[in-house]
Amino acid sequence: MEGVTPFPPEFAARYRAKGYWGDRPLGEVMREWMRTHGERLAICHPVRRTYAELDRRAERLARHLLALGIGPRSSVVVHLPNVPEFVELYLALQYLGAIPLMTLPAHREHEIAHYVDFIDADAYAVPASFGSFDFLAFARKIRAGASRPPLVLVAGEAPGDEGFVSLTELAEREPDLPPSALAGLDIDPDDPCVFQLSGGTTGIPKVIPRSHNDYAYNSHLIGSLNDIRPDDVLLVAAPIGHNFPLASPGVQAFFEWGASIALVTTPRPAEALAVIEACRVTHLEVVPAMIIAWLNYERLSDHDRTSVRVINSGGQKYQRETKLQTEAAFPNAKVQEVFGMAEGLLMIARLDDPAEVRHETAGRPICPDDEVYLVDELGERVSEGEIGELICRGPYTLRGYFKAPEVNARAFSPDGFYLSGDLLRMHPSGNYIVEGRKKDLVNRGGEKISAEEVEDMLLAHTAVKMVSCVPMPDPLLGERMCAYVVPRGEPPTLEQLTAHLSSRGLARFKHPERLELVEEFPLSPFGKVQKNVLAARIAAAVAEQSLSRA
Ligand code: OOB
Repeated sequence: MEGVTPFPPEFAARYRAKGYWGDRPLGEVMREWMRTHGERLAICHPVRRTYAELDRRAERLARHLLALGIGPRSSVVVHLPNVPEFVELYLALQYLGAIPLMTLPAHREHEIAHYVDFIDADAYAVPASFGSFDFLAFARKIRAGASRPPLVLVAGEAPGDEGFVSLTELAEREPDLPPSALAGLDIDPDDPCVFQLSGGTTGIPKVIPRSHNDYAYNSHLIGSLNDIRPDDVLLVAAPIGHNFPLASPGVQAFFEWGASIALVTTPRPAEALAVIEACRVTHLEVVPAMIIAWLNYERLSDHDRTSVRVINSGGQKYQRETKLQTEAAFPNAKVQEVFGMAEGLLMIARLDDPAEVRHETAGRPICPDDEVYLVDELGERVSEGEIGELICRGPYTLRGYFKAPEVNARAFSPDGFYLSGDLLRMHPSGNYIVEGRKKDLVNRGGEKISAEEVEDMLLAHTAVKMVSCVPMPDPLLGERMCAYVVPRGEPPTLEQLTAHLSSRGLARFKHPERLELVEEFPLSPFGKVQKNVLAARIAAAVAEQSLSRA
């Protein structure tokens, strides 16, 4: 497919020969799970649906969508929260060989309008209502501004506008097209089955094409290390389109094993803990920021937490101390850290690793053909135990971002290794420890924010002469963004800058939360802004302020 970098034939042949790639469309694989687990419960919250019911609804939806022109290689920007319609739509799109692009409910015009045009979306999915944001009015605006207006798929009731249809209603109504219409679709298992977004560093996050072959394999393999049993229940509390809750192991693995998922639209402690208790949740997939909020919740002890057996945490650094507190709060659970990326590579601590190893490390790769090296500035491998940049290649790691040749030239080595920008060290056990990163982003509670994306927008403000956005430590979220600004004329306030970013449609979570005004930036001998110096400065200031408050 145009814009997708294929795996070189010798690698593809190896991954097939070893049985990693099944050469079947993900939809066909998932349909088989639906049939195998028929009367078992697939979704247990907020609605109850058996696999057979879920399949029936998704299949009807797929036939309606096909009649509306959505089929193999069609693309759909998905802007839905954790609702059952997300799951039905995901399945339906897989049955069709159409490609969902996963955005976050918090994304706004800057992001959504870009992706709709960038992938030339055939459809755009939104909730009829969710929180205080008017998604339907927003969808009208997106449609009006798009080069080719997408069909709007509404979870819930659709308004009467032309070009809007209700996903919920389509899943319930018998379509005109017969079931056989889905049988003859030409779906290439090497095509993308999903577009994920990178936690990227260059401008707006890049689009990651994940193939049917690699995506089915990835959730299968990590699922096999996650002690999933048919009666288990996964709590989906992070945004469901993220690679982690969707497929690492996520919804896909729980469906493969015939277990259930419980969906919550917010990870807030009161809601999440109530569902953990009511649904006897066994598995959690969280970012540390969520767990920290739950551990700090004053009514934690009101909720029964004994059903939880496995706690997967990923997306940001999970301190050993927090892991110990987590296991104390969930007395029957083992913490199993995941180090993953939407680009592919997954590491996971094994449940039978010694407790110290589980507590100290972020795991090790899941596949014997994951080629993982730690390298220095010159690209040479560091000695064992030294810190180096993680570079990787393997059967489920991308070979290039979608339609991004310039970025690809920098993000991949000539022999196809993805240069992650993460700094890791090998632990004597063979697992890895995450030591930091060299990429220019802020990791806010697991959500990655490209500094460049925000800086570019701030530079357009008349009172900003120069800007440099850096991470600032935060006890709850891990990091927040601090903007260092050299003003032009009257210095701006943080409120003015965030109003400026809002007016340009930048998602709220990407806004800097602290402003530092300076006369100049520290520069390297080559004249580059020394962001590490700025980051150290704000870290020291934050530490001093929290000391003086204590
Ligand atoms: C997951 O995916 P992304 O694409 O949002 O972010 C990937 C980046 C990594 O490159 C690394 O910088 C950071 O997130 N990261 C971690 C981590 N896991 C991811 N940093 C420290 N410790 C960890 N355990 O975040 C993601 C995708 C699949 C599974 C889990 C997480």
